[in-house]
Amino acid sequence: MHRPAVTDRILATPLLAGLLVAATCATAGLAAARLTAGCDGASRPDPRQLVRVDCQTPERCAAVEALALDVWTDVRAADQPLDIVVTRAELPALLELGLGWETLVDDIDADAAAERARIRGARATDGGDDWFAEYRDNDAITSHLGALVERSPGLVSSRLIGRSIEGRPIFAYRIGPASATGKPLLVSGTLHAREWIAAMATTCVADRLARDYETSAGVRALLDQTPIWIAPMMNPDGYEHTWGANRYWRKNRRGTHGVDLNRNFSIAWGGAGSSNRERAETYRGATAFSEPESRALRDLAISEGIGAYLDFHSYGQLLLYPWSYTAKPAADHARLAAVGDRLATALYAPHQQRYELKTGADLYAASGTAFDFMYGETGALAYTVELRPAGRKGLNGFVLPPAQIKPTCDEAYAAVLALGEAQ
Ligand code: 0X9
Ligand code: ZN
Repeated sequence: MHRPAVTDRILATPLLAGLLVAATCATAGLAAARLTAGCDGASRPDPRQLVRVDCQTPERCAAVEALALDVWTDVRAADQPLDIVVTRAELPALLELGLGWETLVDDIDADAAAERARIRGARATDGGDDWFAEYRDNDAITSHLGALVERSPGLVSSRLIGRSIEGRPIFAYRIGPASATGKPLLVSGTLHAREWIAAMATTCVADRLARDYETSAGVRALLDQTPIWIAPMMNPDGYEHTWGANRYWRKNRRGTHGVDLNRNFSIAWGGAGSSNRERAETYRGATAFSEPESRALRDLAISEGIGAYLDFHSYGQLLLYPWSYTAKPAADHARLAAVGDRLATALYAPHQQRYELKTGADLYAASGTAFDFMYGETGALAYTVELRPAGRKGLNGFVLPPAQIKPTCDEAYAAVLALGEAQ
């Protein structure tokens, strides 16, 4: 734990200036390079670091969150520390609150730069035969799934469900024969741009379902009954941005600051755990469904009459069920918890990784989420999975080694099959 010395106060630039610089960096990516010498991993005088703050009381934790810094921790409770992104210029804000910190990652943009260099190197050396051995960009994901449709035309079809703010197509893929008329299971991924493992795992689940239909009696029996819709890339603009300007971008690309798509749905829109400040990472947008990306997911769920929903995020190894916006138990709490138990068992089976089961609100309040909407408006059994890694290890959890893609996919796939069977 770094206990700041008095000299830190003297060295520090004014808090407001520091916050402005960081916010500009977080939102404008490379454009901010002049100010901080780079959000892109280039050397800079004041790198973005990940620090752990033991805020101790609910009031102090709330005060830290009110600074509108980027909080990466999934567990929010007074007895649990917060992992937040700060520049050196922002540290005085913590000092003002009388808080110390422990540095977990010195320079998160250096991690991103190393990742980028590795991906470039892999492109140069391999022919891409092992597709899930590395992270892929939006175009590669779209072509991979397009090839899957071509390979299994009677089983897999694609639908353009909408277009992003910047006009990119958003696709969903239906897996199952036309004769499957049960209530569909809907799977979504990458509402949050920087959670790359969600894009890879949902693409991989589509891939496996299509291939295993031919070889596994269990998968065939499931899909003959229950079609599975997969929308792996719900935030293509944000994702594209993470491949270029800013690896840690979370929101969509509305205006300068973007909207948190997982706060833009209509159940309890505007409530606790969402922000009306555009710069905040949990900015909910001007109105519920102000964003084309969230509308696309809503319309698909409603037009298909889904019976179950699974939304993939990262990270923390958690399995969450409604409600997210309130601690009040859902009317179907017992059933959601019982099915959740089966999903947690399925997630554990492939590699003995624990995924902790709890309600969203038990973790922290979040209003306007996709899975609260799917449960509240369509009656679907709805869950959010926070994929690997587990939290609290002092890692930069968004930059997950590519060797973890396949084992994480094993877990995601097991959860999808278990939910399909439970429905
Ligand atoms: O905050 C979110 O949108 C989700 N976590 S993430 O780190 N992927 O951004 C979790 C939403 C689940 N609901 C609650 N925690 N209440
Ligand atoms: Zn997320």
